[in-house]
Amino acid sequence: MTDKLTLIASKFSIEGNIVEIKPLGEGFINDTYIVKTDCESNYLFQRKNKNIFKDVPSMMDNILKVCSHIKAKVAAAGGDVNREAMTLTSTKEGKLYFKDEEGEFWAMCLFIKDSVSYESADTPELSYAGGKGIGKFQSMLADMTEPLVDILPGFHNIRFRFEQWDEVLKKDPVDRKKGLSKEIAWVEERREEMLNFWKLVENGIIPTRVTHNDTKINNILFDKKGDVLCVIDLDTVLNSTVLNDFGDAMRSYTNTGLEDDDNLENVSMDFDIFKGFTQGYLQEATSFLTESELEYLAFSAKYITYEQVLRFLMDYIDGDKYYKTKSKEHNLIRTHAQYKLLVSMEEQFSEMKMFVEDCNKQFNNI
Ligand code: GN1
Ligand code: MG
Repeated sequence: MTDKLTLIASKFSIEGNIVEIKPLGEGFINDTYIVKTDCESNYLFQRKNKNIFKDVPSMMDNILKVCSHIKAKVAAAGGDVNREAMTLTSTKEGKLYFKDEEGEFWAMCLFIKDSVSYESADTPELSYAGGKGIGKFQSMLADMTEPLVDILPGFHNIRFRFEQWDEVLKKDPVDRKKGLSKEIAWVEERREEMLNFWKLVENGIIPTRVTHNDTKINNILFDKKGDVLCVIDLDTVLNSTVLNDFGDAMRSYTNTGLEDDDNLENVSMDFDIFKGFTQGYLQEATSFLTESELEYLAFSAKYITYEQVLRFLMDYIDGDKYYKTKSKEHNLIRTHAQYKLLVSMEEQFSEMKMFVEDCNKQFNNI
């Protein structure tokens, strides 16, 4: 494999000679490696999951558009364009991806030196920094008018998820539905509430903007002082509601346990982490958020967590086709842990909503 990896990596315009290629992180979707060279620059190298991303060339075009827009903003502010934005590395033929003999797609970008990433937001300060990072990312893109290709149609669209859900439940391909009536009821009981929210996006009351759509904390790079450098993993950038980004961040940051914790006692929503992120986020985002977006900000945490319950459970019923799993029950364990988090958010919802309102007033001196 290493020989094959080296061969593919050398199709890209990298500086120097490849010294080592090592796996990096534990993404559920793509395979990620670091390419070390004998020069200053190292590279992040990925095999994109073609079962999920059906149009990698368009995905790479989206990423380039977003990176270029951000780089222009960073440059105008006198920042470092190679550290405060992702830099794509093209192939020697000038393409943003390489397609190998097996039809697999590969892409590369510069590895940002001396950057730090975190698997969890352990302090309100770190959460605040992450909130600023996502708020700044969105505000830099708020004036981007060039449309992006809808790379994952229906990604955070609950109406689309229900269509998939209904179909999977009808098929029940691996006979797992029996014995899941409690879990299925968790999803069904909230169907109406979630669809009512999504209608606001469909009828334009909640606007559509450039969004990241996968704002887990490990998708932000920090410098060694703890300040945000840039937002990474741009595979899912598309036009949707910014509430998805706030909601997904809250789903991942505020969890006192793991996304797949098998001890549910560990799982709950940490309100201080919610507060930290909200403060950082609103500091950057009040400048462009509309009233309807602000009104549903706290709700978005429940929405995305709910969606994740549905997606994990749906994949379990479907026979684990989408997410990489480590055991037969992994997707079910994930479902239970995410549901516990959702319930914890529901219990704290009025405080969350109130905090968003107060915080927004504070930034607007109302
Ligand atoms: C996937 O790529 P990764 O592992 O950061 C998924 C997200 C889920 C997440 C759950 C394209 O993200 O939507 O929220 O797993 N990405 C895609 O941890 O489906
Ligand atoms: Mg990721």
